[in-house]
Amino acid sequence: MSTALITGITGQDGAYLAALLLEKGYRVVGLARRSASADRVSERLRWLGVLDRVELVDGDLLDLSSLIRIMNDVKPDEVYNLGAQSFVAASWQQPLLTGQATGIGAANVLEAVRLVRPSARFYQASSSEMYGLIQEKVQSERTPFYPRSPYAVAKLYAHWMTVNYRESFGLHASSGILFNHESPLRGIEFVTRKVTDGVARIKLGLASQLQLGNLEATRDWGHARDYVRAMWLMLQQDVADDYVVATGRTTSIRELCRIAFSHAGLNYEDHVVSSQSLMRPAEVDVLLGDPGKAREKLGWEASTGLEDMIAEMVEADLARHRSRQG
Ligand code: NDP
Ligand code: GDR
Repeated sequence: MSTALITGITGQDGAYLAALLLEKGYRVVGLARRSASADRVSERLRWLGVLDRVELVDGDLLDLSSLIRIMNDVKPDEVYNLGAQSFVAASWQQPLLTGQATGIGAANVLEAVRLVRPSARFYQASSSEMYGLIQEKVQSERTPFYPRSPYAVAKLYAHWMTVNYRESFGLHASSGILFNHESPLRGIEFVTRKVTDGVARIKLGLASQLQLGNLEATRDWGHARDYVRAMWLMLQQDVADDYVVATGRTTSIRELCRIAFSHAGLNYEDHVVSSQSLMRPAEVDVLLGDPGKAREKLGWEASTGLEDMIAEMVEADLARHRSRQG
């Protein structure tokens, strides 16, 4: 039985990846930060019905000694580094913490792997945010990076450290440059979930308005369930490499609103307000990924379209609010 260690197991991707690896017969160990609220830690894993099948170990990406202890105890065959301060907007408020968790955190995990478990295969959760100010209309593994937020700068450091540890020490270290991916388990602060939650509240009479920021930016949105499959596939290759994971379709926030509101029989124009206070200091205007390499080398393809995913998210948020209403 192979053992996988997942940092960020309490997040959206961590939960879906844990479910996938359990289905494949792995022993799954997740690094989780101590929290005053145990419910918060286990919420997503419980939602997917896998909480009692994963082992959670205490640790923190900022604490190298905890990572070394965990590598020694767990002896993982595969390490997925998904932990990060992942909310772009918050990275301007907490640039140094973001640098620590999102950048140095990855370097800490790489060091722990190098020192204790160099045979383990390593996955780094890189991001399309690294492209930032777009240099090419469609972004591939060869497109130059131009990060536009403290988050993206930190991710770029982690990305190049992954490449560097592969080249310097021969680690089997791969970096997945994943474009936005969503699900009913997406954090409520991200725009897709904020919109689907807003639609549910408005539909149920709990709110009448939804305040958003920039409606004109576009994103290449896929489903998290599909994207964690790409992570796993990367670590099954003989040779480690970097891959773009995307759908190849880009959609504006405005169009996302239209799709989500119309799923509930509502017109977004009656409810959505664009507020200056939610605009970012620097914006990534357009993201559109070319998943060609992942398709050819990994045999990976996105299987859930945007409309179906948004419908699933709206339905899940309606169910959540209905159950709270009793
Ligand atoms: P989430 O924000 O849902 O999850 C982030 C996870 O990181 C949480 O489990 C969080 O733990 C953990 N974490 C944060 N700081 C620390 C720390 N100091 N020590 C240990 N754990 C920590 O992110 P997603 O699941 O959406 O994304 C997973 C990864 O993929 C992230 O690195 C993200 O930046 C990256 N990514 C995501 C994309 C997306 O569209 N979702 C696209 C491209 C990259 P806690 O619960 O304690 O807060
Ligand atoms: P992003 O996701 O920054 O792309 O990072 P987010 O959903 O936060 O923003 C997407 C776009 O929507 C615009 N927007 C708003 N965003 C939020 N959160 N809230 C709003 O009210 C709002 N109104 C408009 C934003 O300006 C932006 O253009 C996500 C994260 O998961 C990262 O960790 C990951 O690396 C990237 O995706 C790929």
